[in-house]
Amino acid sequence: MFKVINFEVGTEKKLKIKSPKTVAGGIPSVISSLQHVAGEVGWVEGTKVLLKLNQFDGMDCPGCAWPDPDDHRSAVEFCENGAKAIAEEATTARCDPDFFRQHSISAMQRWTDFEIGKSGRMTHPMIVREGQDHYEPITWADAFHEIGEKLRELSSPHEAVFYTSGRTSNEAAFLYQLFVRMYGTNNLPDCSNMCHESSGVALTETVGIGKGSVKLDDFYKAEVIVVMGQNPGTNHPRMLTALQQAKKNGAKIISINPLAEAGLISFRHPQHPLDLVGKPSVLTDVWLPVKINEDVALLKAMLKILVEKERREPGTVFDHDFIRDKTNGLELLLEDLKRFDVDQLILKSGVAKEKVFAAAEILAGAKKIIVCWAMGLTQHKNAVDNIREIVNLLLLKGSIGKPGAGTCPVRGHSNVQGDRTMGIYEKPSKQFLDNLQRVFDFEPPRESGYDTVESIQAIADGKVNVFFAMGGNFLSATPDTGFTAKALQQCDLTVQVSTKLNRSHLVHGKQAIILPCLGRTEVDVQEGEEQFVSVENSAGVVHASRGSKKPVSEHLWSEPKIVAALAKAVLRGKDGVDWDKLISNYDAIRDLIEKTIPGFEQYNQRVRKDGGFYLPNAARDGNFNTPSAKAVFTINAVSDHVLQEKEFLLMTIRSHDQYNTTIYGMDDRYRGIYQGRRVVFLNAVDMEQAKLQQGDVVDMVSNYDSLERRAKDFVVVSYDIPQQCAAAYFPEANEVIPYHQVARGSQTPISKSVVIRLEKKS
Ligand SMILES: Nc1nc2c(c(=O)[nH]1)N[C@H]1C(S)=C(S)[C@@H](COP(=O)(O)OP(=O)(O)OC[C@H]3O[C@@H](n4cnc5c(=O)[nH]c(N)nc54)[C@H](O)[C@@H]3O)O[C@H]1N2
Ligand SMILES: Nc1nc2c(c(=O)[nH]1)N[C@H]1C(S)=C(S)[C@@H](COP(=O)(O)OP(=O)(O)OC[C@H]3O[C@@H](n4cnc5c(=O)[nH]c(N)nc54)[C@H](O)[C@@H]3O)O[C@H]1N2
Ligand code: SF4
Ligand SMILES: [Mo]
Repeated sequence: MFKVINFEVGTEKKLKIKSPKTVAGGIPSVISSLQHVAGEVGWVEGTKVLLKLNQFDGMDCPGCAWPDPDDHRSAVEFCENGAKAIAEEATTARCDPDFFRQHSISAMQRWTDFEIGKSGRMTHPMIVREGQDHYEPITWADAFHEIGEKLRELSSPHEAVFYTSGRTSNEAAFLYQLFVRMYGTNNLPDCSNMCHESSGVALTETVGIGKGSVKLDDFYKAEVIVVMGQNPGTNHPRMLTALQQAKKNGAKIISINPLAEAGLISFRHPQHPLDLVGKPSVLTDVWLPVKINEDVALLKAMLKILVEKERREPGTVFDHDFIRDKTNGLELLLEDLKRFDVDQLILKSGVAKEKVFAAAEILAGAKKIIVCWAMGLTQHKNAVDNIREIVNLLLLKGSIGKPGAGTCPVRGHSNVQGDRTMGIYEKPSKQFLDNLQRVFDFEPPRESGYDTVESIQAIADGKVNVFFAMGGNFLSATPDTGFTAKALQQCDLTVQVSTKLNRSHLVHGKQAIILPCLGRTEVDVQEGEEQFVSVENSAGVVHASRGSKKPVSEHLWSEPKIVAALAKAVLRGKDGVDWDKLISNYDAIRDLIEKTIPGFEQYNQRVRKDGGFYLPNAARDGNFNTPSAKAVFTINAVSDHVLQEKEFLLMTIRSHDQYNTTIYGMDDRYRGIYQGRRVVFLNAVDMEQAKLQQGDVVDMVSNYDSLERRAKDFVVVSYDIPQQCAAAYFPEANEVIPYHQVARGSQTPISKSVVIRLEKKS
């Protein structure tokens, strides 16, 4: 067995620390986009691809799931990070058979994620056989022969796990889940399990749909927009354009975040020349620097202030008609709130009292409120409580189911929401399985499969022998890197459908196969005909995505074609599906989706319309598909961390130059970090108490279930962060996150609230 991973990349030798920025976008953003595109793709090709990004006849941006305008597109409809995502995929670097001949797997294991990612695009199917240290080419036919044989040999289909990352198109995802269920298992974990699962669980329970209710247009009608646990300047940059417009229309913005993220404070639109000079737009009216994982305490404090104001001035704060007609459970919530003291809650939240009252005052006076959130709320033990508490606030204000108001869990991967709609889910509903049974005439497995954390456990326990990934980087994205690595190495076979090399290809099962696929930017031709795929964004709009670039290699297959070949190799015609016909024209796949999944009526016609179509969303229309047909107030738990002296609560976050586990560059411009990533942000007072100085090198150590986990050699950075809070970048910090510590109800790892202590290196 190979050495697991060389984690000790040494302390950061080139690291530069400057003061954080307070303005996002602007000229630095334009320069950064151009540098990445010119460096990776070249000017001419790069510009051609960029001008197709997010256009009606172009490709969906793989950068994130932020929605595009419904009825118009400007010539330049992308942001700095969209440009970086394109540069990363359309790069001229190649990870071809020569590359694999030159570099052994054990040598590449010692590379940083940045170095691994810069190897370029995969060009050929590759295999590494047991005991070998180099990948070598394999034909597509032989690859599927190996995979088919292995999957058929397993004593039960539950001994295989089929992971999905969120870039996979609707068409590929639908075929993939169909194949997996025909094979006989619901072991379909996905990146969502680590991402917005907590949102899905909380929203389904309270408002009857696990997706957000707002459209892009609602931002322009809102009176108040709350942005919680989200860093849009980096992760959803075009959201800043929407916030800027919302402000112009009179909306107030409340930011709830331990950090004063540049993009939330103020913004210059990089594509509006007039915005690049003069004063930037100030976005945030009130910033509440909440302590990590104290959002329930903060929200409860605000709820109590609202309740009190309503008591003093009846009828001015709550929407009584909405509460009476559309909700259940307010009395229980009001009763429970009595147990808490406002001052205690505010103290627990770490926010100054005046600020909490100022924010509550803004909320009290508004009738149309949108709350946006992302990973800052979904990756804690009480993450589901976080989101249900947001729903409590919106319900009190009657702010769901009308224009300018509602829930907005801002999704990450560009089609993570669509993949779920297509059935990538380890706990499919009865209705979904009944529909599959009706359309495809087979008996789908009814028992739940493994989610991401359960998959890690099952692999470690030897219950799973084949791990198959449709995209993503399972090893680096999941917590507890050392543990997960050991587990994956026990598998008989690991298979990855990928565009680029990542750590999951280098820490692999006894035998490993890489199946290289087309990316979003590339033309997909089947039987001489150009195909397009479709995706669903954060607002529930399904629309087409067409690549325009010549594929980087003639050996690449599309994801749908790979799934079809997999199904044929494993099921060998016993399933009654004509996979070849489906691949020859993706319209045939969409016809099957239409027959199986509600909301896709006339899929092929409507997806061809500019901008696509909205899926039904009852909550958006003010109807709640809960068992009682009403939205539900809930009672939610505040966090229960008891931090000892010298302990910190660590959040693992993204830098400005990364896409999840893909490291675009070594800078985090907005936070003033250059040429380094192994840093830990700490409050100056805490540093003084711990006798630490900026530049000191520490190990981060967590201790759960008497097991010590350690992430070595992080450089201390003094930062404006609440006391006893710490921040570091993922995936480097994942070694200290225990895989089995998860959110109640959603099983999402606690990537934003890990108790750690710091050990100074001498
Ligand atoms: N460029 C780029 N774009 C991306 C991605 C990327 O890696 N790079 N990833 C994509 C994906 S998959 C996702 S899911 C999204 C992620 O988008 P985000 O959720 O914005 O990503 P994170 O960096 O995890 O940021 C979490 C934010 O929450 C704050 N936070 C942390 N803990 C708490 C807390 O307890 N309470 C509150 N109120 N705030 C907290 C942090 O300070 C930070 O601002 O972005 C998507 N878009
Ligand atoms: N500590 C910590 N851990 C986290 C998080 C956190 O905030 N903190 N965030 C979590 C979240 S929100 C998410 S979504 C997960 C992300 O988990 P994943 O989705 O598994 O990880 P990514 O880094 O997005 O995957 C990148 C890889 O996808 C492949 N790829 C890119 N484009 C394509 C394509 O078009 N097709 C195919 N087949 N492959 C492609 C490339 O090979 C690339 O190396 O990580 C989670 N992990
Ligand atoms: S906001 Fe997201 S989807 Fe839109 S251009 Fe930027 S990265 Fe791409
Ligand atoms: Mo995500």
